[in-house]
Amino acid sequence: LFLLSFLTPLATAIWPLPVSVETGNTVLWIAEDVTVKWAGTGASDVRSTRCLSRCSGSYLTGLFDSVLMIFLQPYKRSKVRSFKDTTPSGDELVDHALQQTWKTIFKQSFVPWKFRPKGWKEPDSNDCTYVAGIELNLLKDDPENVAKPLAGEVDESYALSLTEDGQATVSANSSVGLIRGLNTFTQLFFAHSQGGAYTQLAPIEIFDAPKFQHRGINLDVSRNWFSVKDIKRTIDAVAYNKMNRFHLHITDSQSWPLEIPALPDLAQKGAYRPDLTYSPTQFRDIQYHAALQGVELITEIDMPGHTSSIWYSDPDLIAAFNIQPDWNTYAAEPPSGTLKLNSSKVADFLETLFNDLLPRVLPYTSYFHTGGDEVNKMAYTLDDTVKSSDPAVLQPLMQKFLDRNHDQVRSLGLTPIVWEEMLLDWNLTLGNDVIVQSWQSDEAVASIVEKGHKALVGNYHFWYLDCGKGQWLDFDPSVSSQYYPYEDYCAPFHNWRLIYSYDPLSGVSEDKQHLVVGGEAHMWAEQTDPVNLDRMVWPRGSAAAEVLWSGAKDAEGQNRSQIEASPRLSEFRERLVAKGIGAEPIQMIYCLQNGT
Ligand code: CP6
Repeated sequence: LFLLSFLTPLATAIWPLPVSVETGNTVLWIAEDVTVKWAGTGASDVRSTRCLSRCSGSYLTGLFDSVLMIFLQPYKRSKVRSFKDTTPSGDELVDHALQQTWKTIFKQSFVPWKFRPKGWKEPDSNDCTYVAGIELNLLKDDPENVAKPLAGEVDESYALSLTEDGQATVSANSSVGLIRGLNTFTQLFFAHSQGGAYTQLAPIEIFDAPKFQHRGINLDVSRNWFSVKDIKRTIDAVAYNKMNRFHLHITDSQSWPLEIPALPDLAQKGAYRPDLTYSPTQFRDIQYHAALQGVELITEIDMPGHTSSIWYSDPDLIAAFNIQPDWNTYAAEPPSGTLKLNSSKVADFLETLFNDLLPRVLPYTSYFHTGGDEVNKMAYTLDDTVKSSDPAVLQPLMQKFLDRNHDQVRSLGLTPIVWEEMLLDWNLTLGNDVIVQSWQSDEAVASIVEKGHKALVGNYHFWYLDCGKGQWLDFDPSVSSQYYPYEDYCAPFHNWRLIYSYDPLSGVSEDKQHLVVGGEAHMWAEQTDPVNLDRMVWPRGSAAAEVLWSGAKDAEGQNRSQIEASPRLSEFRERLVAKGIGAEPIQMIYCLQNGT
């Protein structure tokens, strides 16, 4: 929309970096009672106004009351919704985003911003031109978007302008695009030391669109248990980073916290404690919370490896359970244990599991992750239904196992996602629809797309967040039950610069780059619990978020400058902190005020 791409230093305060920004340096203040014009998706020719700070029914007249009432009713958490009608509409998404916008600008700007862009002078508080009004335009009146705002490949682009005399406009082709635009809008404003919120970036015009379609964080909630509150807070941060996927690695060998009503013993016996679980209501609450912010929650049931927690309820289904001390022969990480590969009991179990779970994810997502990482062939020598580690024996059984799972996933219209090993190590035939998630190397990404599959990236040397300061390095290799065999994995640890330096497209030939649909930064939780969760994920996850939104390369084809990113990330990190997210500092104030 705006062909000019004129970046001034002040404009680069926005994270992730917009495609193009034109900005001036007029001071504009914003008041809570600014008028918002937003007609809703059903009636693009009608404009209605409301006063956000003093919402009441009396502002409403005329035909569109029922549509507008949605905006005036904050989402009630206590309200029990049936599984069928839990997908939030496009209108609800925009209404929620408006509420968040106001909360962010007026209620969460309590911190004195230490990291203002260089050259920034706090304006005279008597110099008072106000933001006059905000207009939201949904450019495409697409009924699909109203009913299922997250379905398929959502157009998240937006245009944002704020004129010198204070007229703000956000335009987008989808409700989610409006959310992303309002997100950027909040980042224009700073808290003044004398009170109030202002911007010095007006007049400003921004055109913005994501480079990658799939931009996410993967959180492992099996190795440690996280409360619904912790998970929701992480989703809030995901959304504020303009990421649109939240991958929940919800089961693994260490614990099975997901309650499956059709298989009550699974979580009852497989969780760390019978109360450290996610009930169907809590799980729905989490998914709804994500959907409302334009974030698609993708559930992973990892299998056939990483499943020994099933043994506690169903010992018959698991082979090579908890072999000690040489677990290393049978698994990548203790405790060993894998679903049997040639068992009708396992097939029946999975059918019951999926029949229970898949309809519960369906309102919120178009994907389901069936795992498939780190399957150890030796484990099947101890599987009474197989008794072999011969790939010629195992491969057809694995194909059958995967086909059964994927057929059931597809029968509900969901798209399967698998870890790269299923394709690259096991040489399985995957449907054309299957998205393959890579974690090991550039070469792996290259072969996935070479075989014609869509790929998700997130190389473990760069985008694994479990390598925080000192983690893994303090494990004692002589204690077999603890030792994790990736000796040099965390040295040097994965700081934000390392994460920022990773290019999802490195190693992929130009004609195949369209198949790299995006990536995820991974929070494996062996050494992370609610106490250090926020500082393990943020702001390093933000570095991945910017790479995925803006691309790794700048206009000259060079990797984006870390020197330029650093003060912006410091500022953005303070905005996360103001939202209640315990993101780590990446440097001291001195470096920005006095240093270069
Ligand atoms: N858990 C699961 C893990 C890992 C993977 N899957 C992992 C592997 C290697 C490293 C870090 C984490 N802990 N289920 C790999 C996808 Cl270095």
